Amino acid sequence: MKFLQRAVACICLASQVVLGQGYFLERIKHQGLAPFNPGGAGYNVFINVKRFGAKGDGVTDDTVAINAAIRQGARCVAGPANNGGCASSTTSPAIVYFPAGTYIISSPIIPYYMTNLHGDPSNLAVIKASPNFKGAALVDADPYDSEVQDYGSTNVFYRQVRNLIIDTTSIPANQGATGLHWPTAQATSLQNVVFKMAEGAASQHTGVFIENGSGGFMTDLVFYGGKTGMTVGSQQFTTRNLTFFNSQTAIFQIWDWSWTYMGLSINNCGIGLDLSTGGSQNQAVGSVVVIDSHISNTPIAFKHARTADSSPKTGGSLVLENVLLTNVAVAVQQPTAQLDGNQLITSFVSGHAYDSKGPAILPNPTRPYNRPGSLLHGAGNYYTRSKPQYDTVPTLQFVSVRDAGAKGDAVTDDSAVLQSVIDSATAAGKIVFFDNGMYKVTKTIKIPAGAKIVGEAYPVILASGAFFQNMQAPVPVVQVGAAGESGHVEWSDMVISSQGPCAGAILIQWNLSSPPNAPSGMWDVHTRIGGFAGSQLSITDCPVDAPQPQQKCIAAFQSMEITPSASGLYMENVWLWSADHDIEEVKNRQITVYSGRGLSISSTVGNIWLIGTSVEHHVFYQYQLTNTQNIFMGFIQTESPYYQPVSFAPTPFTTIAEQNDPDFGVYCKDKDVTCNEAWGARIVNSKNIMIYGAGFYQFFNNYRTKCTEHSGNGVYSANCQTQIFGIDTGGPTPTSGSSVYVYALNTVGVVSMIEFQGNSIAKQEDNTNGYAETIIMFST
Ligand SMILES: *[C@@H]1O[C@H](CO)[C@@H](O)[C@H](O)[C@H]1NC(C)=O
Ligand SMILES: *[C@@H]1O[C@H](CO)[C@@H](O)[C@H](O)[C@H]1NC(C)=O
Ligand SMILES: CC(=O)N[C@H]1CO[C@H](CO)[C@@H](O)[C@@H]1O
Repeated sequence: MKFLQRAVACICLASQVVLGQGYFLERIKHQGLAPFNPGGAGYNVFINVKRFGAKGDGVTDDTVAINAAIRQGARCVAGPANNGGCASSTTSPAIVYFPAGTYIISSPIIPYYMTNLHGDPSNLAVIKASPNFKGAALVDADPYDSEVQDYGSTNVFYRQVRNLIIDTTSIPANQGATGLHWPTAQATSLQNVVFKMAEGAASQHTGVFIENGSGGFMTDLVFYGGKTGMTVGSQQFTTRNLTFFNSQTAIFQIWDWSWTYMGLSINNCGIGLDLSTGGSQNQAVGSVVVIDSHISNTPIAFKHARTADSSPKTGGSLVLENVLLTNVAVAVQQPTAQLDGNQLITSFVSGHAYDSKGPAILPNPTRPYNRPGSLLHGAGNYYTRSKPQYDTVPTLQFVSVRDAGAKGDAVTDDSAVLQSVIDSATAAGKIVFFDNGMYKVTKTIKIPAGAKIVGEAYPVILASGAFFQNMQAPVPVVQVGAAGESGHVEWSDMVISSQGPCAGAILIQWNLSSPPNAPSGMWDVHTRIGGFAGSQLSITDCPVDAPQPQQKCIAAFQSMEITPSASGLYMENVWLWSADHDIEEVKNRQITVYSGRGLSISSTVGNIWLIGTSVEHHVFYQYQLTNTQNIFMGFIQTESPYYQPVSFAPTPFTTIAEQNDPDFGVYCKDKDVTCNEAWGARIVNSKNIMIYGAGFYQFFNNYRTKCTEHSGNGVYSANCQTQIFGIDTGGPTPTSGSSVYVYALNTVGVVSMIEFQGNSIAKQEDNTNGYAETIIMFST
């Protein structure tokens, strides 16, 4: 430290490069590996666009240089499949880096599959259209070929855009222009991006355009001008801290099943959020939740098409909680009613309400949920924290795992090296930098209190071997904190996986206790179980038509466990995925890989935030909360395994009482066969569980979607699964006393939407929406 300070003092006028100052991600030695890249060694994970001749001088047309940088090496190229296009792949991750500067482009930048576009957080690079720009969007993350997206939007995983300004202002205002075309699915994120568009009534510009997909997460975006800041439609999304100035319409919602907006700030716009698409007889928007937001100087805050007799009957379901309006004429404009502006909306709810007995009349006026104080900032908003980018931390403060000797080749056992570098870097107060690579481990990696760990692109920790085989005595792959340990951990941009069978592996076990006012955090850290190169759980290993269950495809005991001694954990954009298909396979064909449990939380103290999380295809449950309290969850999304119920849950696992496993044998006795399927969320003996948006889906029975076929609005009965969301139910013994508060509960393919203490209290056919079913408000 002393040396550094002296050095700064004496050569402060010399080049900063000498000191290694500036954004570490730009300066640090780049030696990330992609061991299964088809091009072999020499593949560059980190690519600085200036190395490929981009000038960033505000004059030169950099389009060709930037796209050449993205194309370097063997990438998963966008294009029609019959013309060499690639559907998806994990073998060519890339960070395409833009040093500060203004990059002029005349046609779209096309980030191929698994490309992260990054700039410097403290000095954002500008991507600016030339006046003669031609193309669908400045950044087109999923181009069309003959009206077909190059990458199927619900299978676009693992990509980010951060720290950029995307500027369409040179394109004439009356000409259509889009900043970012972003149809995506899970494990994708936008962070700290500014959109500059032509302003005024003539503007035809849009900042972000999403027409479909299964997102996703975005935060810290700022929009200036435009016809719309965002024009968006997707199955579900979680967004935070979006700020709009001077847009005709800040957000135009094309469609959704559900969308959770936290922290909107809309200023000087014409309309804040327009969710009236399709009109009141054909509403395209399923449900929307808006909380902790401020709208000012905007004539109409929310434009809504829902009425007493609109269609579909739960279409346009809406919750506003803690939304401040200043100088707004109309708060919620509806065809037959409107609510005055200039107020703090503590609670506005439109849609079907339920209580623990069944359908309920919405109280008038509605009251906001009683928020647990430990989950809030001072101001009464829910606590939030963006992914740390360490932009003010000198590069010398980072320790590379490859420099420490880890191989990251998916073959060498890196356990000892990883443990030693995590321990020594943490003891020295340094940050552990995981160069991209696949780090095989054969025993538990322990992350101590005080650790800060950040990945380059998506490095993978791969559990393997004898240590992880016993499904009666599971052990963690990554363990954060020992029992009783308290402190603080920050962890971002990483994937935890298994290689071959690991029936006894808990991929992440969280034991650390952190205070509620300084929680630990996990951002863009995911589990991925099977279905990728190096997993040995591919389409050739685990095809669906093999005799089931195949022991060699029992790939994990559990994705993630937050144990009784843990507390104070903030999780943002976390996707826990047991693979339903092989990402490397040209047609993304399905596979059968078994993972027992999704995310369990049994923290006695609680104080856990789940912002934009999803958990899919685990055998017993996706989310399970037992004996816990004070949890914020929004939006949470699940899918049940596609092979169920042909193998009844919990096949191939056994029910373990100490794990609080649900007991299908008892619960499903004398019930329909489709009872024997994973819970989307099961909550037992838990208090203050605050759910701000949920989607629990089962599209399949034994890999066929016949069970979700339905005639649309009106008569509807899709039985892929009899129940999926349970409170104080599903165990060997009855429980009671949970307190659960839910907004925007959406299900697909599920007969009973809520099971409470053993009874079904909400039926699918009473709550039909466009494709899903929706209950806007339910509390116990
Ligand atoms: C998304 O929309 C495009 C264009 O309509 C269509 O080709 C594609 O199939 C859609 N994808 C999904 C997953 O809905
Ligand atoms: C929201 O995002 C902007 C832009 O990144 C940032 O300056 C601001 O601090 C963020 N606000 C909150 C409350 O996180
Ligand atoms: C290292 C350690 O103490 N791990 C504990 C984490 O929490 C689980 C569940 O309580 C314990 O079983 C582990 O021993």
